[in-house]
Amino acid sequence: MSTPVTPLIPREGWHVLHLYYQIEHSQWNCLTQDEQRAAKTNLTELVQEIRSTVDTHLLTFAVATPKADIGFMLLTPDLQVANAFEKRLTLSLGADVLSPSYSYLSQTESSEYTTTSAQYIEDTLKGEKGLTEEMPEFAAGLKEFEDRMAHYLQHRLYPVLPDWPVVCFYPMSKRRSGNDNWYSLDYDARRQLMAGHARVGRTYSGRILQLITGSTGLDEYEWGVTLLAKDTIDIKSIVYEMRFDEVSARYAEFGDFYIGMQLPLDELFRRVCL
Ligand code: 76R
Repeated sequence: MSTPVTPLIPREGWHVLHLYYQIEHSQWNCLTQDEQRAAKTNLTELVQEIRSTVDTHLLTFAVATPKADIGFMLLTPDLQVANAFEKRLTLSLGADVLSPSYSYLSQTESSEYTTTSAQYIEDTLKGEKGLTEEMPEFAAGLKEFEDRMAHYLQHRLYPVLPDWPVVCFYPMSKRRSGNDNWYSLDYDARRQLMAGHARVGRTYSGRILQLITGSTGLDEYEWGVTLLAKDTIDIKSIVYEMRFDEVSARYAEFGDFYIGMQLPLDELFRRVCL
């Protein structure tokens, strides 16, 4: 009997793996047709097993350029489970058929800049709207805010991603150089800058679904940015517009960009000529 492994579940949130693979067609062509069929069944069953694991989600997509052929985004609480699924995914089509070309490890997180109820009362209800505690609109406004935030926080820590076709992923960090050192700004300055960022972001509501996951100490950059969209133009335009926002213009550094298209597995197999 194997020794039980202690789970590695964060106090809050889930682990997130973005996995990108090249398909080694020369290796694939060495398999007989029966072996190829069995390999595809194996991956199909593994995907079903992952998707039926509690609190676990898996996106499967074709990658738009030869940076990779296929990609997976895996969200699951336990890093031991994530690691085990990742090894099995890599081997699922047979040895050396899927060749890892890029990967990223991060965790879902709540934001340190999320507006608190106290801030909303001061800045918006009293400040912007001129309401006082006795007014019925005050209680209604506060409740509406708290419901929205509870929903938003739940989405950031425990997201369920829609099947929108476009999946954009890139990692990013905040700059630490000379006068442009994000980490030497005080909290209020950072919060104010992030508020500007969020204002731009909210204009894309319904067109862009963003998931920011934290990776400081876990991978090369400080965050993973996953954007889902129905139209690539919304990806291009949000990233462009944000370049002018001070948070990005002055403080952002980016890694490589990957564009994928979510597809059901059978279509994905056809797409990548397996
Ligand atoms: O209060 C909140 O949590 C919501 C406000 C918010 C935060 C704190 C928010 C809103 N983001 C936050 C944090 Mn964002 N975001 C990006 C990118 O390409 C670029 O220039 C940047 C990549 C996009 C496209 C984007 C979109 N955001 C962050 C952080 C963490 C910073 C930190 O903690 O220091 C990063 C790295 C980041 C990057 N952001 C939004 C969006 C969108 C679309 C929104 C609006 C979400 C909504 O209200 O539905």
